[in-house]
Amino acid sequence: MDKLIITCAISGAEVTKEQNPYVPYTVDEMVREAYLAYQAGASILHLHVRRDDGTPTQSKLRYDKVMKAIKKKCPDVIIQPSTGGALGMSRDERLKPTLLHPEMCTLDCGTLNFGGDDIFVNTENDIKYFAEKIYDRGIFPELECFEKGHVDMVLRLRKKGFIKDPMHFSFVLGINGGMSGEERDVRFMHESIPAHCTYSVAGIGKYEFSLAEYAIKHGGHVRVGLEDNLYIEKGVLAKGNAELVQKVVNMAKAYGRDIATPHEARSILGIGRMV
Ligand code: KMH
Ligand code: ZN
Repeated sequence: MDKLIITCAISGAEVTKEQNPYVPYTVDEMVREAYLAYQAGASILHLHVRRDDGTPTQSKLRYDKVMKAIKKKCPDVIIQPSTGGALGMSRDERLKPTLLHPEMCTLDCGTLNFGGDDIFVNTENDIKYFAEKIYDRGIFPELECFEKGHVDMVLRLRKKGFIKDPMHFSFVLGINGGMSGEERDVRFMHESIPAHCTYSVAGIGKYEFSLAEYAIKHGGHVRVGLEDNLYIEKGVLAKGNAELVQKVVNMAKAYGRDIATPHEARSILGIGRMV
């Protein structure tokens, strides 16, 4: 089995300091959370940025500032900006961090309800538009799939040439409006992708560690972080992102799975091998 790639989603766009005081907003807070998560074993940082007051933004300038500051402390880490941004943002607004040519970014592969009246919109034409810009800018996309129809969309768009190998999926399960994150759900997602592809799991809320365990046992990779889950265990808030990463490192150890460095993660995913 390949070594385990741990991604840490340190900030998100929706969670707040009121929910967990360790959610980072300022550049200094972002760097601190990023560095501690990296030291704990994260090789990829999934990044949303905020203004100092916590408002989510896709500002190129803000991403540039945060990414440069993180790279100073963690020179080899893979930074994966979000192109999901926050709900209601336009296509071009969401794509702003890709103008900085990061080596990786997310590509959201379908629309879903997002709780209450909210909808996270990713139409087929949105996905084609995002894919074109992402590949043109030489960026390796992580294919975010929130339910099985999104996997089907990826496979259709690959046949038509919009999405290219190597394909790396992220199964984001447990969102209120998306697919749940029971073992049968993740197995269904896993069995639905071609065998040569890689995948990572991101369990939202209570699913974070059960899905991590599935991926550790079945050759997948794992995303954790305050964007997805605020608790280290039921009813106990995590004291930062590093604690969540450390818990996955300990689980991997128990199953005899080594943790990938950023350099190893690049090779496992095939970053730089896009056709
Ligand atoms: N903030 C969510 C609406 C991504 O980063 O690509 C979308 C999201 C997905 O977080
Ligand atoms: Zn995100």
